[in-house]
Amino acid sequence: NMAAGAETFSLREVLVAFTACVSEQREVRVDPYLAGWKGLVRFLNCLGTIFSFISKDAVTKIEIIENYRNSDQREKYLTVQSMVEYELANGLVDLQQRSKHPNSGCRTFLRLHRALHWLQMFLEGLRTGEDNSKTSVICSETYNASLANYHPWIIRKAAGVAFCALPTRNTFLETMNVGTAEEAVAMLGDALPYICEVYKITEELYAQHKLLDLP
Ligand code: 1Q0
Repeated sequence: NMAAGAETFSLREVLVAFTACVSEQREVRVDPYLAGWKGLVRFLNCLGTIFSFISKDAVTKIEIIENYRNSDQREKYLTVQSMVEYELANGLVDLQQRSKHPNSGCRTFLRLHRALHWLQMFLEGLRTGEDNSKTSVICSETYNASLANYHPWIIRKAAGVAFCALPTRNTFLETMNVGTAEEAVAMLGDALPYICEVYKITEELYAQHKLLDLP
């Protein structure tokens, strides 16, 4: 039973976090962004250990950025905009190959950003899917159309195997702990525009600084 996981998950919590990401100056705040991902990781952990290799990588990346937020340079990492500006101005980003700065905030955040694109498509697929549609199909189709392009064969293969363990759409929606499947769908509809906005602002920022291919 998925819902029997030690930690409970609420979709609402995740959505509130992403709703709080965009500041009045249209900057993306790092703390709520990470809080949103932490909520998603909790959800993923409820789905079973077959997803551990995915949640571990997400946690590693969240922690890398959290460490910057806990360092002496913490204010530089308040928003994605200030992070990009600070790291570029100080030569802290490996632009050609991973060498001197293998865990820059910019390259680490980019991995989460790409995953957010998948999330956006996956949630839209869930929201608009038929009652009895397979979550695994929605998941693999959206993964193949997005994140898979950045992953080597072995990861794509492992992801494909894990996706088969996903429950049906309605069970999946009920695991979100916001009431019935219909209520979860309504909440996804409310939340998606915020997630899309966060994605769009980050994408534009990275494109503008030519950071979309960071190694
Ligand atoms: C519900 C099923 C979840 C399926 C997640 C799909 C994503 C598959 C990603 C596979 C990643 C494999 C691990 C390692 C990858 C890294 O090589 C890669 C690149 O990093 P690097 O350092 O090697 O250059 N890392 C990534 O691409 C980051 C991947 C982060 C994925 C985080 C996924 C978190 C998932 C959350 C569950 C979503 C549930 C949605 C429903 C909740 C409702 C709001």
